Amino acid sequence: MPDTIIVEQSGGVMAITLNRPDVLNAVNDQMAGELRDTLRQGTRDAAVRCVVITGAGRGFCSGQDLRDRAGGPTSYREHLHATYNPVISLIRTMEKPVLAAVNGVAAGAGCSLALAADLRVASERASFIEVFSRVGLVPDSGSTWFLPRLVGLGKALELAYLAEPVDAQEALRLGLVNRVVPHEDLMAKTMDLAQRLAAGPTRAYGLTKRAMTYALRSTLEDALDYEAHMQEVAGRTADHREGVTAFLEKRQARYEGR
Ligand code: T3D
Repeated sequence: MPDTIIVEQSGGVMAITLNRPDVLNAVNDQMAGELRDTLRQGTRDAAVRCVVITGAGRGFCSGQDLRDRAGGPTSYREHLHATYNPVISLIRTMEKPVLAAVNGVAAGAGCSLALAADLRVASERASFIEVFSRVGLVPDSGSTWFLPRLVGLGKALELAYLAEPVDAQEALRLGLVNRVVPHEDLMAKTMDLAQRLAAGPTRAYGLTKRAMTYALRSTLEDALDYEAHMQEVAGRTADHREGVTAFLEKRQARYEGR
C-alpha cells in the first residue's frame, strides 16, 4: 500500500493524489517509486481507461524534496534515471489519457510532471514555476522537451532563465494548460472530463497519443505512413465497429476500450 500517494479507482478512472501536503507534495524517493509502480499498474490494468494526477493540500507538487539534497554531492544523472525519468516515460507511453488536475503550485520536477500529462485542468489558484535555475539547476524530468513544444523556444527559455511563476490565466494564454476552473470545482470538472474520456474509444485515444508522439520526431511522409498503420489497428477494434453501427442506428455509441 503506497503511503506518499493516494490511489482511488472507479468508473474506469484511476485518480492519484500526491500526498505530502506539508511540503507542497515535494517528491522523495519513496514517492517517486510509488508513483512509478502505480503508473505501471495503471498501464497494465485494462479496467483503467484514464488516469488523473493531482496534489493534496495547497500545492500540486514542489519538485524534488530539497531536504534530501542538504548533504552534498550525489549523482543527479543516476537519480533522475532511477526516479523521475521512469515516471515521465510511463505517462508519455501509457496508451490512455492522463490528466493533471493542477490544484496549486507546480514547481521544478512538479511542473514537469504536470506538463507530461496529456491535458491539464488548472484551478484558478494554480501556478507553474520552472524553478530549477533558482537552485542552479537545469530543467529536468522532461521540461526541456515539453516546454518548447508547448510555448515555443523563446518563451520556454524565458521561463527557465527567470524562474518566475506563471499564473493560471497566463498559463491558459500561453497554451500551458487546457482549461482553468474555479478552485472549488477543480476535482469535479476534472473527474467529469476523465469519466467522459474513460467512456470513450480508449484504444483509439491510445493509438492517437502514440501517433502524435511519433509525428513530433518524424517527417510528414513518415507520419502519414505511421498514421495509416495506427488506423489499420484502430479499424479492427470493436469500438470502431460499435461507433459505425451506433451512427447508422442513430444512437449513442457504447465504447468498451477494445
Ligand atoms: O535531485 C535530483 O535528482 C535533481 C532533480 C531535481 C528536480 C527538481 O525538482 S529541482 C527543484 C526543487 N524544487 C524547488 O526548488 C522548489 C522549492 N520550493 C519553493 O521554491 C517554494 O516552496 C514554492 C515556490 C514552490 C512555493 O512557495 P510558497 O511560499 O507558496 O511555500 P513555502 O512556504 O516555500 O513552502 C511551504 C512548505 O513546504 C515549507 O515548509 P515549512 O517552512 O512550512 O516547514 C517549505 O520549506 C516546504 N517545501 C516547499 N517546497 C519544498 C519544500 N520542502 C522540501 N522540498 C521542496 N521542494
